[in-house]
Amino acid sequence: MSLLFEAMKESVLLGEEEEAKKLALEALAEGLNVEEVMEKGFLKGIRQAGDLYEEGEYFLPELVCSADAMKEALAILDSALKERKVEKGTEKKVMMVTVNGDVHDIGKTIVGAMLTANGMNLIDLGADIPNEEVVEAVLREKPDVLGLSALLTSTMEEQGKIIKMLEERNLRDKVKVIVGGAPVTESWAKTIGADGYADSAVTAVNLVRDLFN
Ligand code: B1M
Repeated sequence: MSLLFEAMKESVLLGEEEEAKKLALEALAEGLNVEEVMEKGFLKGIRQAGDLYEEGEYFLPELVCSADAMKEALAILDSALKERKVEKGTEKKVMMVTVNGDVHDIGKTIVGAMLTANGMNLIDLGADIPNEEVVEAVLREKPDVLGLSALLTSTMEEQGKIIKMLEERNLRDKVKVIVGGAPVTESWAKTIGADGYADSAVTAVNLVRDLFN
């Protein structure tokens, strides 16, 4: 098993899209646990690619290739998770978005897939979405929860800006706002007045449940 996880990690690290896709399909065919496949396999590859980028051993083209391979695997695993949707969930409507100026959508997509798998109704707005569009979508769709993902220290600010905009439009008490993403912390969430913070897809599911219990 560990060899298969290692191959998954390598496929992402080396940016081998076809191999990543093949391994994801193989994992599903073998009935492996999807969360385990992500955590022990593919995600290790994308995290290591990030470390190599930080150390100056990888450059942007390599990072892009790794991200593309990760997304190939994620697309397959994401639909498997969604198909597994628990019918007796909270049935809360959750809107997920990666904030303005930030294209990192892998974590947001994983969180969305886990929420769906746990019975919530997901609206995925996408990534790098202008704040005004997010607020308009909240007005239009009336989600119970708005999830704001940010992966750059420079885009975390947008989470706070969106919360302020919701206050200005008298929408703040109509939607719970949760925040996450690698640089985001519990204390940042408190500073900007978010209702909650989660550091992983699993804690995000628990957080949403807790907000309504
Ligand atoms: Co970029 N990038 N990147 N990148 N990238 C990081 C974030 C970075 C840490 C890399 C590094 O230097 N080590 C660094 C940020 C530094 C900083 O701000 N402090 C960085 C940089 C600098 C950049 C660019 C500026 C590079 C450049 O152009 N010079 C550029 C920015 C583009 C932009 O957004 N405007 C850039 C571009 C890219 C790619 C396009 C190549 C690609 C993104 C592809 C894509 O997503 N479509 C990419 C990638 C892949 C990464 C790393 C390697 C991996 C991110 C990822 O997908 N992780 C990343 C390094 C790293 O994180 N170690 C890096 C896996 C994912 C599952 O984890 O997103 O943390 P994560 O999500 C987790 C949790 O955080 C949580 O649950 C998820 C599942 O466990 N979570 C939530 C996430 N959102 C949540 C929301 C919630 C709750 C939980 O509630 C709402």
